[in-house]
Amino acid sequence: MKSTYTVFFLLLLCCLPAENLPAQELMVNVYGRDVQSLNGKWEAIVDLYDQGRKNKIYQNKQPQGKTDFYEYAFEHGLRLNVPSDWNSQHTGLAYYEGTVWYARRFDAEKKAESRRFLYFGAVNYRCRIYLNGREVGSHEGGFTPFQVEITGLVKEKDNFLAVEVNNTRTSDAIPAMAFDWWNYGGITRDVWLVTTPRTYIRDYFIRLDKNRPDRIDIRVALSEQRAGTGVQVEIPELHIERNLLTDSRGIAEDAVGNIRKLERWSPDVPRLYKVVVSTESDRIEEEIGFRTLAVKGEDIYLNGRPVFLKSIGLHEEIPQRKGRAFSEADAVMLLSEAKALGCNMIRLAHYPQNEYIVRLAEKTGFLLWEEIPVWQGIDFTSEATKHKAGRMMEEMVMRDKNRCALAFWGVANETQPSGARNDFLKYLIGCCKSIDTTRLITAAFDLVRFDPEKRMFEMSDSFIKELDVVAVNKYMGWYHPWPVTPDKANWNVARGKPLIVSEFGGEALYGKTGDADTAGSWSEDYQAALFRDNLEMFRHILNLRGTSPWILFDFRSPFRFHPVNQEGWNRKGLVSDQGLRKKAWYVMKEYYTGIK
Ligand code: GCB
Repeated sequence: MKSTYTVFFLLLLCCLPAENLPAQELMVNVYGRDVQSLNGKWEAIVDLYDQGRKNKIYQNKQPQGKTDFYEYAFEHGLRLNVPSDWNSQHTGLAYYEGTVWYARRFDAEKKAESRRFLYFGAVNYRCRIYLNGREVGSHEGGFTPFQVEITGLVKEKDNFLAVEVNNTRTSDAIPAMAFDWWNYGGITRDVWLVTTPRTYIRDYFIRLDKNRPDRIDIRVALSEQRAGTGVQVEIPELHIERNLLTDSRGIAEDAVGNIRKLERWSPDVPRLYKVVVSTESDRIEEEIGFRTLAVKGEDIYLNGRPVFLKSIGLHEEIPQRKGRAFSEADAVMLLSEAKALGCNMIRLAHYPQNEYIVRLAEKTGFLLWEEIPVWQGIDFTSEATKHKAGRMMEEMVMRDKNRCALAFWGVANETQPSGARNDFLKYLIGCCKSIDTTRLITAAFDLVRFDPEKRMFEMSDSFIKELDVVAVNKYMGWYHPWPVTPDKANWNVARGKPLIVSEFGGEALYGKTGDADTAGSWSEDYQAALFRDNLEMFRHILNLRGTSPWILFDFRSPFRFHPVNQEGWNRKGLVSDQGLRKKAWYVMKEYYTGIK
């Protein structure tokens, strides 16, 4: 007999329009839950003219009578790995932008008194999810997770799951029509079948109080708005064990003061503590670190001490595979190179990257800057686009707010001042702060100009008053010739606030030697000299509190046409597409080693 809960859920589903069912509110820490992996080989159909939905191919019908036939079949056709992008799996799909249908069958072990969810780490860019022939959810945004409840719809045997994925660029999307990275399509991150109890721990936020570093603030939210449910929070190594009760919103809050002997997390000592959150029916566990982060005047303080951010930009891409990074092994590859460079921070450019990277970065000692792909060319006048961006922001903050490595939420990269832009970005800051007020808010600008009369680099954008830390991308020696020698390059940018040079660099083809004073030599020698010049200039930026060269690895980009030196790659990497270090890597390494 079906439980009342299941009947209610099915009724609800029937009442919703079949078109465009949205994804549901996210649960935190999916990696700490009862999950069954749905990764692996999936069947696929390339649907260039978008005929599949009209023909209901997600029902995967098989001919019954003698006159029956269907002009599709998922079986015995194209097969694609999940997670992964489709571009790197078939040469014919390298440049493909359009719809691909993914499908697989699975059995789901019966679990009494439980709820079931499909959880997608990311699908680029928009998708609709169909289970056993009916649409159960949809999502837009290529770099954030979403979940769809399938309680009551999932069977014990032979479920048919289909996902319609489309990565067509559109002007109302985020990012929009053109961006300097590959538009990898597909189910690019893990897919899980998650099982939870009826009422489960949907969310928690456990962190050091930003104003009182001897206090841990706790907030736990259940899936149901139910008062009087007991919630227990334990941090055994700190001898913390709190028994709380939910209020009518299903939320339990607490603050534990006088914490002694807390070893704070830092890039040098990335100390994490086991934390257990439980109710009578649910239990979830993970490792959480504690630290403080603040801005005073022009300084950034980590655990009460001024810190210089030795950062590096990183795309979520494995250059040797020419594809998206999606596993822990991939994260190890990317982060070990950043570690060797001497970094204490990573700018996850230009979109939220997978949780393997985020979690490993925290474990191995990197602060993180995470941002949504509000990257040039966004339509700031569109309300729909604004709300989309807001949702992405919330999904990112929701997923990673318990990661103490997270230092910055980035709201935009290289935007031009306008009233509409300001409203849009303020809205994003609001979305972010509705969940988390403990991180520093930043954005990267490309508006620094040299004033020949004052002989000074300056920037004018009133929006910087909304930010805790100002970041600028400035390509001296590459996109901008030097107006003065680097030792005379004085800056007056965002004084009174900390400033990060969030991008600088130039291109070099690995192995190429050439004139160190000629950009068009595309040589490692030019790139290394450019780095030396920029490092010299940095000595004249009095409020400089961090640098983040662009970029760790060469990366694939449709912007880069040079047939010999680029071949579709942005060659600003300190490390080549083959994983080999260029001369500039050593220049940067020496600079970072010298900063204590
Ligand atoms: C930038 C962008 C970055 C590009 C880089 C470049 O300013 O923020 O996404 O890849 O320049 O190489 O031109």
